[in-house]
Amino acid sequence: MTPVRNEFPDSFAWGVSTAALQTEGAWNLDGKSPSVWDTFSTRKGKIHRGQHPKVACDFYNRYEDDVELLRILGIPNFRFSIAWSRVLPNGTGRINDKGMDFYKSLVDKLLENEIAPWPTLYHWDLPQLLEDKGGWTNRDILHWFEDFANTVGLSLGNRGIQNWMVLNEPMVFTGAGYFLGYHAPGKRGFANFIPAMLHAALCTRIGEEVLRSHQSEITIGSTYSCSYITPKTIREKDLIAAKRADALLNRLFVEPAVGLGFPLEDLPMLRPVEKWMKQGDDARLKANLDFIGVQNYTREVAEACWYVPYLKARLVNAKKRGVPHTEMQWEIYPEALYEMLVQFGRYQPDKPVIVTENGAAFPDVYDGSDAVQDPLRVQYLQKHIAQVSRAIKDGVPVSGYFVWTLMDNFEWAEGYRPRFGLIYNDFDTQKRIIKDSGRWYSDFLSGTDSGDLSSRAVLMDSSAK
Ligand code: IFM
Repeated sequence: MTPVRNEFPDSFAWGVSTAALQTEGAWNLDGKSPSVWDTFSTRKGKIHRGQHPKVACDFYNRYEDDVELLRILGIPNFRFSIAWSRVLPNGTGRINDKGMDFYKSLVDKLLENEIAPWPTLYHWDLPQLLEDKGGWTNRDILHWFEDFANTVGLSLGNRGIQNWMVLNEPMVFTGAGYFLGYHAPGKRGFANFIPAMLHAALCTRIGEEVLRSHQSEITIGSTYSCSYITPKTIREKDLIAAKRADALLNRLFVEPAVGLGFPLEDLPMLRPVEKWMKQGDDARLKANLDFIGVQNYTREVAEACWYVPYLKARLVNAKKRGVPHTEMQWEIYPEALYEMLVQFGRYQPDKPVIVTENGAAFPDVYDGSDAVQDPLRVQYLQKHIAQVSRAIKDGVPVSGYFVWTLMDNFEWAEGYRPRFGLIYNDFDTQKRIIKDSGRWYSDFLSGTDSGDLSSRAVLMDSSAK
């Protein structure tokens, strides 16, 4: 059934999410220094077809046009992140005023258009200079991050921002960046992962407290990647595999943040973290989050696997299971979002959860006309939003939903191939074309979802400027 907006409370926050590295480009402009992704993408074989985020969507230069697109679409909330190396080129210390001015102007422009800014402090783009000192594996990052949060809080704290997020998906940037090595900075193994995991978890509270010290009366959350995990069979060993995968992929970071500590009983291989912890860290892991950001795209099926070290479990991919999937090979399973909202909603039943990301990549085609047809994305969004409505009806305090993402952008190691946007981006010309899904979302938000996608045809050619 197609959801309708008036099933949701008026106060419900509808929006779209983006991230600095994936959209801004301008990688070395106005005093910005390289981030780990700027350097990682120069390494052979790391990014699909050797692509890089140097220009991405050129949002740094085109943000005014893109805010205009948000306005035209009637999207009332916009999530973005702050590029650390743009505002602090040395990682700490001297502020780069030009870089900070960009975020000030962006925030002002959004507010002028009655679009609420939702900044995330950190979305994976550590300054390379800090990585050279060990990055997230070095405990000094607690001070570096404090300085970053302080700088941002000082400069942006008085501009009318109501909602902040501290980290984006710590499991992904530590797991893929410091354990598996397929994301920047490309480090591997437990010796890197365990300290990175601890320090990222400790930074949640640091960011939260520092931001609050600059601005009272704001809400601060942090965001967590999660996939609904089901066992391949009901055999005991698959049930255990699913439980471990859930502890690793879903519980590892949110549980310390809400005061439960790391789920070490289910993940004994992470016990060495105790050797890295200093006195008082147990208490410092707990943050005071006003909301939990749930970022769900799919379900995973887990099975026991004796040869996977430590975890003894593996995920059976969607293709192999013969189920419908997106271009990321992620199963399309809308109930996963419901299950994750229920699971994450239990952590702080008196506080909201917000879907800070949900969306899908499909191979969209632009034929030169003023439309891009993406019926699969429209269906994906409708079905997932219906699951949000179901969760609310079942008593989960969900207070917002953000589509990933505004426009096609740099999808990390996958380069520009997966297109997640509500807006198609022609990366050669930076021409933006609103997809049918963008029009559908716009109609849905305005309460005029007539099903007639041509009724709000909008084309914005920002390359013409
Ligand atoms: O593009 C990413 C985003 O940066 C973090 N969450 C998942 C998205 C899709 O992979």
